[in-house]
Amino acid sequence: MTKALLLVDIQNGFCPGGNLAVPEGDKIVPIANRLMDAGGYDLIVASQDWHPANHGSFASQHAGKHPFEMGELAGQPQMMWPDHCVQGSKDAEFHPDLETGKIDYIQQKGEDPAVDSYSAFRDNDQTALTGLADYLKSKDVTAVDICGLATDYCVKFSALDAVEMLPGTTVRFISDASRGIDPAGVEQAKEEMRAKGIAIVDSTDILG
Ligand code: VGL
Ligand code: ZN
Repeated sequence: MTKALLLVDIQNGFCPGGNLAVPEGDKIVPIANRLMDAGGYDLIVASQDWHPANHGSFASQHAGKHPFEMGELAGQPQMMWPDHCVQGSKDAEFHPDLETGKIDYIQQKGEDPAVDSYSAFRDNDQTALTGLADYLKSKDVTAVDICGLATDYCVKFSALDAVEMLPGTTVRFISDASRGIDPAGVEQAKEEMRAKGIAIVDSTDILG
């Protein structure tokens, strides 16, 4: 019976001032800290978007492409992103106020330039696994609460993969400890998560 908290991509790059800033991304940091302190978790895991400078999701790698338009990566439709979370850069660091000393395990992702990896569990083509599912299984995790940035991309895909790759595990999404890129995308993400049995909760439901 291990209860885990998964903090998705709470990095400078997804906070105001970052290269792929999510509106109010920084507002979740104090909530994430309270959840780590008082959420009653046995295990705290954080994912970190960790791209090489030539990552194929970057518009800069595709002639004539601009950020936030669709392009192609390895023959699949791919959103073209601004360069973000490049390995070793300040953009890729966790938000400076995040209490990283409480994190038991960090799962980096998005290192293969030829495929994007929204999910903390596997690449978007679902071929290469990151190892996070095996780690959580090795810790006998029975419940995972997920929050972070961005709701409509990495949080959603991580939550859906948690359901699929950790059978029997209770998965919840913590709404107020998450922010998204596109409001319509956030609503759709919540629908998709709900449809897979993921409860949508607020930090106050957990912290009391
Ligand atoms: C993310 C777009 C590109 C995320 C990462 O963390 O949601 N979104 N890379
Ligand atoms: Zn990325």
